[in-house]
Amino acid sequence: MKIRFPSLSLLVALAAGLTAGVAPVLAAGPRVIEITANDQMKFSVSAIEAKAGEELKVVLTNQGTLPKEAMGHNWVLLKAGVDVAAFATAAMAAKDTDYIPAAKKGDVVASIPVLGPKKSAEAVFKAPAAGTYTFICSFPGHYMLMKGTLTVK
Ligand SMILES: [Cu+2]
Repeated sequence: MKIRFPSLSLLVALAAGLTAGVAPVLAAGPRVIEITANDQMKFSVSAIEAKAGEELKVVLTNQGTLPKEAMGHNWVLLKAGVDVAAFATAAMAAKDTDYIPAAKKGDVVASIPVLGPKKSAEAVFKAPAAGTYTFICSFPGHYMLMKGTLTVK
């Protein structure tokens, strides 16, 4: 009896420790949204919904095979009210900054750099205030086909 009690309480303590250690890991951390892009100039996701302030992790994967210079893809989430066409037009001349024009950095909520074939990268950010936000690929000529909406409630 004298030997069993300590081992039992040790087990209880161990179980409590495990629960305490694992639960926060599951509860915390951003919600992951996987988006793929391809040689047909398509995003796999065109609509995302989120709650204001929710932590999100967008993971972009370029599943294509064409070279980065010909068919690279990025992911740019624009602030509400931004003129998407004007942004995309300015972006065409911004190859050195992953097609995010320096003068329009303030238009961007979050972004993922241009990816070549079979490459993947992510952006972690908090969903902005309630509203509708457009995301695009700003690689020249892509935004008309490669765009979607983040709706924050
Ligand atoms: Cu693209």
